[in-house]
Amino acid sequence: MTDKDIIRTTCTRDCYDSCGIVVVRQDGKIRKVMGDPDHPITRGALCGKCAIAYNGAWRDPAARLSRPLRRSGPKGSGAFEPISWDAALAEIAARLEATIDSHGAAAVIHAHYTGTCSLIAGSFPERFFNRLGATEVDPDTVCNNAGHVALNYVYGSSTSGFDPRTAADSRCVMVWGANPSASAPHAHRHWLKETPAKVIVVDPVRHPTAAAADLHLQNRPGSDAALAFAMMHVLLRDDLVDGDFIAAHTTGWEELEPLLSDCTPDWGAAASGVPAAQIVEAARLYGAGPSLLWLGQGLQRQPRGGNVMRACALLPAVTGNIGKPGAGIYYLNGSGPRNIDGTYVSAPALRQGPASSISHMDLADTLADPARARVFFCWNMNVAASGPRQADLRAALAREDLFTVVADLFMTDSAELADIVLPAASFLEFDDLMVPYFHLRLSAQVKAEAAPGEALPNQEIFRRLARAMGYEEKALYESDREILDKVLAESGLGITFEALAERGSIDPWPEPLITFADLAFPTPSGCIEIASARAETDGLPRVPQPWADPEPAGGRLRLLSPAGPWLMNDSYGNDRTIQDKLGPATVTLHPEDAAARGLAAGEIALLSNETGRLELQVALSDEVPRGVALSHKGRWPKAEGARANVNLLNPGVKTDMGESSSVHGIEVEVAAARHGP
Ligand SMILES: Nc1nc2c(c(=O)[nH]1)N[C@H]1C(S)=C(S)[C@@H](COP(=O)(O)OP(=O)(O)OC[C@H]3O[C@@H](n4cnc5c(=O)[nH]c(N)nc54)[C@H](O)[C@@H]3O)O[C@H]1N2
Ligand SMILES: Nc1nc2c(c(=O)[nH]1)N[C@H]1C(S)=C(S)[C@@H](COP(=O)(O)OP(=O)(O)OC[C@H]3O[C@@H](n4cnc5c(=O)[nH]c(N)nc54)[C@H](O)[C@@H]3O)O[C@H]1N2
Ligand code: SF4
Ligand SMILES: [Mo]
Repeated sequence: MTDKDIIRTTCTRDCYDSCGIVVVRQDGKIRKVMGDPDHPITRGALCGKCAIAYNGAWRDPAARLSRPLRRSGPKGSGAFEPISWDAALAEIAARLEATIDSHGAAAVIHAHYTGTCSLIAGSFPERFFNRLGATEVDPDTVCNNAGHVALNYVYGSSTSGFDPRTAADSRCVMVWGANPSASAPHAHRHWLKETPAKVIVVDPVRHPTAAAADLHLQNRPGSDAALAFAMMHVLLRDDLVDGDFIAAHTTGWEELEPLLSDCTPDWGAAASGVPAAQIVEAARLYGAGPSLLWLGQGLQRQPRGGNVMRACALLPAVTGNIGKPGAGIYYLNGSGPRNIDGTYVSAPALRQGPASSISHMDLADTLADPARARVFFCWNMNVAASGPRQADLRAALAREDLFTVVADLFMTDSAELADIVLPAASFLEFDDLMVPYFHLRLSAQVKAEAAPGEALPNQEIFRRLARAMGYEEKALYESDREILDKVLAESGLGITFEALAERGSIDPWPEPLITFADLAFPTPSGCIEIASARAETDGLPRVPQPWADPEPAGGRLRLLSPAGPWLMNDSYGNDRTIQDKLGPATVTLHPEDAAARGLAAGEIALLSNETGRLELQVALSDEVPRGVALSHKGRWPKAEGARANVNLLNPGVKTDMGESSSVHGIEVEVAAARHGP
């Protein structure tokens, strides 16, 4: 006699969809992980990659780390021996104490991001590092910080986006620099298909969402600010700006308006590569409204991505497309409407000295410097795959006198370079909360089975390490249960964890929320700041500028490495079935660009620049415009013949705002690979 039961839980990957999951168990063991048919976003189907990985590598005891490991051979050799948790924690604590004595706590560097986005596993370990006084590698600098800084100048918030449900009242939805077909598959498949609105996509690549749109503006990378200015020129010319809204709710229009006169559609076409007629059509559709504007994270991964984001963010301001049904702007949604206090979980107040932080763009140099970096912790992240300057980063991680600790589910490239590897439990193996960043549900992560071997949730790893350090602050030992009860009680949502777990997720707001309905913006002026004194103080132009990046010189191509459909950042590259789906690493070129370089489909191209050289198999498609090379992110370097991925070519140039990643601004030479006889 066997007992079958089901558990409802939530996908905690860094994905717009935050799917509801149904886990089928038998005798306490997981049999199948599937999409929740009752979850309004998921509607019964996980994305292809998670359907494979959650029934594959993520539950494969042979693939998972299950015991703490200590390096037993040269760095990076992959030779490790199992040790006990006590021995591992004692060794780490001893190294930490010695480092604090000799170099100060700031020489302990920790990098973390969104391997799991769940609340406690994602944030509680910060308590430990705050208490220690470690240097944090500012997580958002590898992803979206330019956009955060830019939108804060304009709106005073970058995390108060529209509620996607308001699209039922929209006449136009503009998706600008995001690729939902890969990065938000359910939003692509359901939300965008079901809105009555016309869909406009602005993207250099004609990805499936762009192909399905009513209008696709296929611009050159880094030309978006110019495109936004040309659209605003049309809006002004055709009397589609909302003068009353501008007068009442914005500041700085008088500084912007003179800039618009030269930004004609023809000028915009020359600057961006988008035909003038399409610029006019897009401006009229958007201006008629009500319109939604989704500014993707891909949009701001450009050297001047902050200026791009500020410029694009003016469209709602000049047309009054905000604060009413069917209108709004979205970049990311914070926990606001769910009222879950993430700061409580990370507890920055535990820090006794001044905060110390660096950008991911400076990680390779910092780790290479024995005076600045003695201990490196990498948890919830795989920097050796995701970070820029991959070769330099690997070389720095190979430093004999750098003591590196990696906590992960798998033996990643980063883990392989560690001195101590700690096995982490996955989201299927403990309870937690998930606060989705696109839709406004609140979701439970529910334990479905025991973690493999001795693996522990992130938070438990750092409770034990705090004990090994002899720390006394109670906050370092607060239990999951206490945290769940506290944040849920204080949310005012009137739900216990058990009740939430039963349902998988809830919608705290039965009706679509209208963000900024009161038209009070958390900027210094209380208005949308077209001109920003804060930006000026920070050494930036007071108003966004109509800039477009120059096209690469010398026949170079602009390399885009956005999210693809089969990998989740740097996860899943070790799953065999996913590897089959992926095939060899490719670079997609426009047929004319390929022909000009004597390259045919299936041949090997050499991509090179000052930072690195990487061979990739050529694929041809006019989905990419001339001048662009496309190669998706997230392959595991150690699973590749070259033992590198596309970040080998990434120089780590900082954006104009927020010291953030401009990974879509890389330039490369592309030529036929020549192999000696
Ligand atoms: N070329 C290029 N590079 C990029 C990007 C790009 O567009 N192009 N995008 C950038 C962006 S947007 C981001 S966000 C980063 C993401 O880069 P990463 O944060 O490095 O990638 P992830 O796959 O999200 O997570 C990394 C690791 O977390 C582990 N993990 C999962 N769950 C847990 C857990 O519960 N505990 C622990 N300890 N580990 C866990 C996974 O196994 C995985 O190895 O990459 C950046 N790198
Ligand atoms: N399947 C899958 N889903 C994911 C991820 C994943 O790796 N795989 N990663 C997750 C994470 S961490 C993040 S941050 C999000 C990112 O997801 P998105 O917000 O969609 O961002 P990207 O994938 O970086 O790029 C999106 C699009 O931006 C375009 N783009 C690049 N440069 C420019 C430009 O200058 N102008 C314009 N208009 N467009 C440009 C690219 O061509 C690409 O189609 O996705 C999340 N979801
Ligand atoms: S990665 Fe995204 S689409 Fe895939 S199951 Fe998770 S939340 Fe859903
Ligand atoms: Mo990201």
